[in-house]
Amino acid sequence: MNTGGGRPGISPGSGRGLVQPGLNNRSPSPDRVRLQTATPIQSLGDQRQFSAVALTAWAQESHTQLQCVSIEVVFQGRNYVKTAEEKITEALDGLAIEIPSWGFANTGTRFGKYVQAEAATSIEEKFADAAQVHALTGASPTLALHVLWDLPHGVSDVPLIQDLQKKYGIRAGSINPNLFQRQEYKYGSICNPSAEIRKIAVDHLLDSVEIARRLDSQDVSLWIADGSNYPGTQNIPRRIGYLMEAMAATHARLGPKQRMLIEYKPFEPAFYHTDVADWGMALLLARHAGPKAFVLVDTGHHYQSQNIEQIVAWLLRERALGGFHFNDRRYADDDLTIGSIDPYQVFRIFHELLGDASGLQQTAFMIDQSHNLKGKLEAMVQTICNAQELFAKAALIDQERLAGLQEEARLVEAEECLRSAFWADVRPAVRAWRQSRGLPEDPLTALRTCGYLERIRKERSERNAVSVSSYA
Ligand code: PSV
Ligand code: MN
Repeated sequence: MNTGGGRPGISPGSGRGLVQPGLNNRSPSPDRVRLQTATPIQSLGDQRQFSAVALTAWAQESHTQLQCVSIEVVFQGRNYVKTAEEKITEALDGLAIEIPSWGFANTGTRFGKYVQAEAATSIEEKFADAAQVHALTGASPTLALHVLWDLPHGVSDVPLIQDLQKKYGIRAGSINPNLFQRQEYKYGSICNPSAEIRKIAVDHLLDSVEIARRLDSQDVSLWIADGSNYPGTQNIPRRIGYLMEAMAATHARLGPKQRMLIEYKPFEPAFYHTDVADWGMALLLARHAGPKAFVLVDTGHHYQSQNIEQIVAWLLRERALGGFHFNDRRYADDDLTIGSIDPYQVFRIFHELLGDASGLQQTAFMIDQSHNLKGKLEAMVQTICNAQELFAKAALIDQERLAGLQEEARLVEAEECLRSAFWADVRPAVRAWRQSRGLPEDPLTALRTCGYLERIRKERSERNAVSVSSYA
């Protein structure tokens, strides 16, 4: 959802939203197109007289970023039914996935790091790697930045990022303040009992808003690591008050196009209580902060077997969902590749999103993964391909038919309607989409054969060899 783009036919505002009726020049000319948009269209006149092809051409020529809620195409008196390929094309054209800068750097577990020769050792190398991933997948025009790691000098690093954006054709995505690494934050950052330390943390949040504003980046993405390890050691209600103060101060600083996303996580680093532990707390905080505050769902931040799509449905309904950090997990916050453990879970989340066009429109798709065993770029390309396939599958769900079956409580048919889309082999259509967009049909093979990995391994191996591999 952050500014980006660069692909023809994609709205630079969001990666979703440009009028794309999913019809191409080979499609029969429809009788009428009924278009429901989030914003009124004056210049279109009587919208219903426009054919889908004319409508697409008009939107592209006028660079209109219509927020399209739904399109109904009527052909020979009957609703036009899009083919599977058309549905997939439409879905993939609108899918932009933000990748994290920290996904290219050497990272590890609390037990140590396995250093990779190809890992990025500077912010420039992170941008270069992100550009390579985008060139292969066509779906990752923005790079999430973590302030302390990528802009260690704060606002004064903005010109460097602006240069890198230009040089690599990748835009800065969400701006992630760091509220967990300073020594002062041992007993909390914005919830610390010390007013002095709380001020350091709030000032960092305000700097992050300023960084985002200067980079024209829509989202400041907040993860609050605060909490405690033992009962009785912290005053929970008092800390709720501190949280609310900090969120209100951050919200007050947001510009008209900016948003703040509040991420929750039940445990880690704190093991007894976490100040923003679940979506209810995040939602309440967002509500208290103001209308530009939304909830961010990190799929790895849930208890075992929690029904994440139900949380998504609630947040969508409340217009409170701002974005995702996608990753998969088996035990806790494992940061595994999206869909590697439970692809059906991701599909079910996409299903909820695709059932709510304007909710989808305001939801940023971001990846929060950092691999220490898989190759950095390989893992990132694989991640995007997995997300595209699962999104394409979800786009095949016959939402209308499903709604009818649900109404009539035809349980098995409803379940099969959902499942049949999940089991559809979308890979040929995804490959065809890539070809039609001038992208390599198989991005992973293209990565392995394009020479980029060999080059960066050679260039970076010495620098990576001196990187610490132990926390001792
Ligand atoms: C914390 O586990 C988290 O999910 C937050 O989003 C952080 O910003 C990110 O991981 C990177 O550490
Ligand atoms: Mn996260």
